Amino acid sequence: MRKVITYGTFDLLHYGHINILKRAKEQGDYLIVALSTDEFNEIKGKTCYFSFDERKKLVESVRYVDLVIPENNWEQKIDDITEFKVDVFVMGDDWKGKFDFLKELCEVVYLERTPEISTTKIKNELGLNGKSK
Ligand code: C2G
Repeated sequence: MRKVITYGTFDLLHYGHINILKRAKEQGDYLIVALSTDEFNEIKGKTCYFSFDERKKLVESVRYVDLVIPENNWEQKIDDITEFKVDVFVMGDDWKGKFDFLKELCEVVYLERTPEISTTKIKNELGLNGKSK
C-alpha cells in the first residue's frame, strides 16, 4: 500500500484544499493529513476560525482522506514519515523546495496551488479577519 502524507491548517475548508487532497490521494492508495493544532497555528502565526476538532471533523469527512493526525510542530515530519512508513510527501507549491530534505526518506511532491481561493481571502471578504468563533 502506497502511503501519502500532507500537512496543513485547512481552516474554512474550501475547494483549493479539496483539490490538493484529491491530487495527493492520486499519488498513492492511503492519504494521511497532519492537521495543525490550534497551539501550532499560534506558532505559525495563524488565527483559525474553526478549532482543531472542528477542522478535523471536516477534513475527516473528505472522501480522499484516510487518516487525520495532529501536527504539533515543524519538526515532526521525519518521525511521521518513519512511523507511518510514508512513500510520498505532498505539499502545495507555495512550499516548493522547503521540504526537499525529506527526499532521503520518501518522494517529495509539490503540487500547484489552486489560484484565486484562500482562507485569508474568504475571511477578508466576509469581514472575519481577526475573529475566531
Ligand atoms: N492549498 C492549495 N490551494 C489553495 C490553498 C491552499 O493547494 N488555494 C494547499 C496548500 O498549498 C497546502 C494545503 O492546501 O498544501 C493546506 O494549506 P494551509 O491550510 O494554508 O496550510 P499551511 O498553513 O501552508 O500549513 O508543516 C506545513 C504546514 O502545516 C502547512
